[in-house]
Amino acid sequence: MKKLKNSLNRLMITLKNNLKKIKEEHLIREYMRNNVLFITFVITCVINSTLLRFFCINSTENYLAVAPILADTAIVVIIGGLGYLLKPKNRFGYYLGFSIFFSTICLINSIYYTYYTSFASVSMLSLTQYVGDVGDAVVEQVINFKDFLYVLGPIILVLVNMRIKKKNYYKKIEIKSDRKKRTIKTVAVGAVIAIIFILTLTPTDMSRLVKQWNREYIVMKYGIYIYQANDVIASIQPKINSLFGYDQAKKIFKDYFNDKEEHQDNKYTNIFEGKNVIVIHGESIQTNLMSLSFNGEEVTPNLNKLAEEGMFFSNFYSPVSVGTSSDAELMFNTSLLPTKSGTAFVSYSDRTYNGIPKLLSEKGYYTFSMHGNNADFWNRRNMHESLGYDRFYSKVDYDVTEENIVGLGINDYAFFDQSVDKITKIAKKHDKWYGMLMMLSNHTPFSEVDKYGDFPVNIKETVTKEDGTVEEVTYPYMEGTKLGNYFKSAHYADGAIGELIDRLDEEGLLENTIIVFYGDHDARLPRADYNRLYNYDKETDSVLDEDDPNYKEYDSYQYELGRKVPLIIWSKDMKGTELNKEYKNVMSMYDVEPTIGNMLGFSNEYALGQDIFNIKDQNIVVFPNGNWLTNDVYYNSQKEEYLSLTDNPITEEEIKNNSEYANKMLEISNDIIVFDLLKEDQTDETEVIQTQEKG
Ligand code: GP9
Ligand code: MN
Repeated sequence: MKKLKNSLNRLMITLKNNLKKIKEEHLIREYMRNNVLFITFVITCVINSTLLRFFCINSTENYLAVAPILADTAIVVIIGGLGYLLKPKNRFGYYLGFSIFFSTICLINSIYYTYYTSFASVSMLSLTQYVGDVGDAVVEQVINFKDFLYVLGPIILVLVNMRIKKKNYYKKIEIKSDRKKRTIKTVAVGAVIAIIFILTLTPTDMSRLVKQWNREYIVMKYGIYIYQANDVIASIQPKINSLFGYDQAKKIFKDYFNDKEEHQDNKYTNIFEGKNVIVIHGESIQTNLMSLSFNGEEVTPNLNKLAEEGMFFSNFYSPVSVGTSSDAELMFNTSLLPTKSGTAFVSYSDRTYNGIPKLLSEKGYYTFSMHGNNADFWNRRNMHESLGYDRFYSKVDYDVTEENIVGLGINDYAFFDQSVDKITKIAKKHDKWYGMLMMLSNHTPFSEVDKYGDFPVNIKETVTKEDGTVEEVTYPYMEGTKLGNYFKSAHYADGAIGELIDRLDEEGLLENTIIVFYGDHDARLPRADYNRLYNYDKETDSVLDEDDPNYKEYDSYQYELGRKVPLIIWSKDMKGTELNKEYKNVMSMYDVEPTIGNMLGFSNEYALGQDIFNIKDQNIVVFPNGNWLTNDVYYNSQKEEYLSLTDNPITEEEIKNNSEYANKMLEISNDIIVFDLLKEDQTDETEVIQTQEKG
């Protein structure tokens, strides 16, 4: 203890002495005088970046954030420090060059943000061709006085340089300067600041930087300079991936589609031809919700009604990868699987896709998508264009108020209500239309329970006591669990679906329309909560013992299989018809395009999925990790083990063939996206036509 006290005392004395020395010898003033260009460079660059953040992101969290200032400072101190390697007379050019560069980054982002409410990306450089068309509008509405504040940085640097030049500054510091030493010291200071910054980062911060699509978040955490550097890396990576292996990929792709049987018409062919379509992307809606009730109240009464009156595909899976919602959209629209690395929406949005909207546009449909979130979430702004939507209505097109926000944005009720207004206008203008409505409220972490309304997930019982009095007893059951909160949230979202259908009907929009509902992916909930759901012992308010005869096993396989999501095709007049039933064949999200394409009268010849009504043998759901599922068996490729789902015998041969098929599907799908094979194929066809014409 005494030792520690002594050391502390000594440390304090040294600190005091050093501070005294700095004061007496005017070291700070001296440092500032000798490094005036460097200091001006650092301060102006950091102020520019900070101003940009303050102008763009209007939140207290952003105003108080220290991390981005640390990140910006680290970057400019290191770059500025390297300037000391140059002779003093050359340094001004160096600092001015970087100052102009950094100011330009801020200026471009400032203008871009006003226009798109998002930060700029080099991957969007190809879009600059459209700037010409909107040039005047940009000047009038987008360029503001504040954008020119960023130009002040380089101007201040020029003024400072003029002033110090007059004082013969360069000659004076030439004598004093030890370039190497100064560089090392300054860069070391930058590195220390960088380390302090890194220590503030959480795993979520890191993973968001890798994914790069939540741009606002990245700028708010890392500052604009790191964001932009990372954006360049993220934009180049897909190009590098597509450099090698093109010829082989193309050959495998051609062979596969040459050998593939042509689509055969069936009794569902063209049954919906010419109908309008509304697709509902049900955020985190799992099939298991549909069979659950609490105290006699169904969790999803509206979905259940649609399923009872329509075509209900009850063994349907959405094999998403890291791209979750966006992977579901990719599979649904293009009949392709998620990419091996990155996500198709973010890394490969510039590829050619045979998306449902594109194919329906070719049949004269007006196609649109609607979503209450920021348009850059999952890079939808670009990708929805690539999928072929004529128009993407995003957050900016909705009236989002403090009162109507739940979770990530506008709640599903307000979103649907405002969407119907838009659809009504669209329907007046266009004969045939296809629209996708993406829900948002039922998004993890399902924690805004007070906003979901009253839906108790407990057990209420009426007990008659010995003395004849009646008492109501409540057992907590799923209250307070994450799964319980998910039920409340899903019940809330389901209510919005009910209101949507009613409003569409009121507006006469259901007359010639089919509704396609899909759950986008599972809700990634704890397995332990499912264990409680299926094995609750109300007497002890805990989970039954594994040895209990009533105990229902919910192992990792049950959990995997329980991740299924609903697919429903419904129309007002379907109830009681031949179509109105449950379809139990195992099916994947990538089978939707061929299946509904057949019904609506279009086809994507490069679909990897199957028309579910043409399956002769067994359909296979392939998961991005190589696992696969048929009606008979679920195979885990990592553990190389399987679970039989029926009494049908499983042969080694079947496992081997299906595993090979799964790998091939993943490989070809990945190649189609990475090497842009659909685009190349179209070019080939044009080449052939041109050659024939010439000939
Ligand atoms: C965001 C929404 C959710 O706009 O689609 O995306 P997710 O987190 O489910 O991938
Ligand atoms: Mn989702």
